[in-house]
Amino acid sequence: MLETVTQGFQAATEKLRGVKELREENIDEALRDVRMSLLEADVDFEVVRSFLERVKERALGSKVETRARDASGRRIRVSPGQQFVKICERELVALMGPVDPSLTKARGATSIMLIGLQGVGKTTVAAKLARHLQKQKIRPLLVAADIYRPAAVEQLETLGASIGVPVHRGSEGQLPPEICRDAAERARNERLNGIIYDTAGRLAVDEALMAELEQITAAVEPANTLLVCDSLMGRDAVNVARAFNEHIDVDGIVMTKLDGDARGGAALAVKAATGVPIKFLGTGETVDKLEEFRPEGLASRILGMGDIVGLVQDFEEVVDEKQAEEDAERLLKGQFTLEDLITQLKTIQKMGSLKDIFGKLPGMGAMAEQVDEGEILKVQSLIHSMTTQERRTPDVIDKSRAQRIARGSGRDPKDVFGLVERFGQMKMLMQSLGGGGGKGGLFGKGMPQLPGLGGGMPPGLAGAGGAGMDPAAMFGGGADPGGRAKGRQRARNADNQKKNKRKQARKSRKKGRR
Ligand SMILES: Nc1nc2c(ncn2[C@@H]2O[C@H](COP(=O)(O)OP(=O)(O)OP(=O)(O)O)[C@@H](O)[C@H]2O)c(=O)[nH]1
Ligand SMILES: [Mg+2]
Repeated sequence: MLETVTQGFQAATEKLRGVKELREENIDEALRDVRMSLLEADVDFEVVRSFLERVKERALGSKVETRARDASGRRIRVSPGQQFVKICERELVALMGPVDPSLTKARGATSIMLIGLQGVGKTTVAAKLARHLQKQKIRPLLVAADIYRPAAVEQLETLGASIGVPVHRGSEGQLPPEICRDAAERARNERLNGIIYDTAGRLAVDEALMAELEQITAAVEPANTLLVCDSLMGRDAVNVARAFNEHIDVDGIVMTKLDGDARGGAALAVKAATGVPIKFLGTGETVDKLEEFRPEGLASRILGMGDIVGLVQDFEEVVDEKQAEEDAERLLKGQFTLEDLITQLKTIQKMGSLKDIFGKLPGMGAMAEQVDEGEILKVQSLIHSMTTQERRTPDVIDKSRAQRIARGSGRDPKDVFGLVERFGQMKMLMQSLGGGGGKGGLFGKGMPQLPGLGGGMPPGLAGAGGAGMDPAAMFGGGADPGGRAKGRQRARNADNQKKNKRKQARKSRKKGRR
């Protein structure tokens, strides 16, 4: 949904990476991408203009505090790029909100009239809303008030039957206002406390349609009048919403078919352009594909940064930035030890499970699936059983030491060797990345998919994601340990050749067994 807009924001954030300060020049440059993508998504031109203006104003006006100390004197750092993401998010939310997606009751019943042009999804939404009411323990009646389109009544009856909701149809010759009045009475008699009127659509906003809708409104006084708009209508949705709203008091909009097209910019613009908020989103053809509209949710989906801001905040709370920088530097110089790894793991645990953390990072959802939390515990227990010397220079671990460590942690000696081997590979990989970059190089080069994250990722974590290394290599059970790293390691380490031979032999034995 709205992929082009997401790409626009990502390109913009990318441009701000490494920028020291948000200035007019770099903001303009970044916003160019955003503008293009919004227009491409068919967001109303005027809405785009004023949105960009506000983002710029805030970005310039915020005189971005990038470093601060929190209440307990800890340092907090936010990069200008991250600040930009936050500003955009706030402005997107303001653009689309505020929204109260709850439905109003009148005289003890939740009544809803659905209106809109032909084929936008009114009948589908009627069934979806009936399902939505059912979930709130409301018993709805569906009303087939479209007597013009052939098979319209049958369509609603089929949908109603599929969710166990009764459907009211008029008798021969009855007109929609009368059908609706009868239905309201039937609902009262049958103690149904929800009623949804599915009205007819027309190809364009015309007098006859408006007159009929006004008559229905007068007859049954629906507590909620929802205009159904198709996101494929592009910026026409804005004009249509305006036209309907001139005749009938529209309480909210249901924006449908957001699953289909990369455009859908109407979802962003319609509130700003007409004052009518979106209340629901339709994201598929089936009755369960209805979402209450939450501007925050759509904004963060559009930004495509996962929960990057939240993640950075979580992280900053638990880790001292300077420490992280030192760790990173040592990691790059190949001085990172198992001792450091365990500190990192503890830090990560304070942040929540590694699965959650990967899950929050865009593009890493798949990785989250692979992370084996049990494997992390195993790694920890192994390191715990090591002496300081072994943690710092794992090369000293021979067979008898491995046996001792294994006993102490209730594991197998081959787990010990496995860990040492994988750690060696990770270190090697980090060193190769660190080569030219120096401070910050790891994050700059290593994490292209995380535009917002300037610094402060725990090196272990950054390594796992950034270098394109499978997290499974370190923490994911049975996967091939560090596939790609293997080749580089061999090329790099002439002096480690003997050890490597031993490792390779072990590996091929393992492979042979598979
Ligand atoms: N992909 C997708 N298709 C949808 C969605 N909502 C409705 N549709 C499809 O759009 C088409 C029209 O839907 P209807 O519910 O019949 O639209 P309508 O507004 O009642 O149409 P008329 O009664 O003819 O005015 C159908 O094929 C639906 O399956 C949605 O959210 N996503
Ligand atoms: Mg219909």
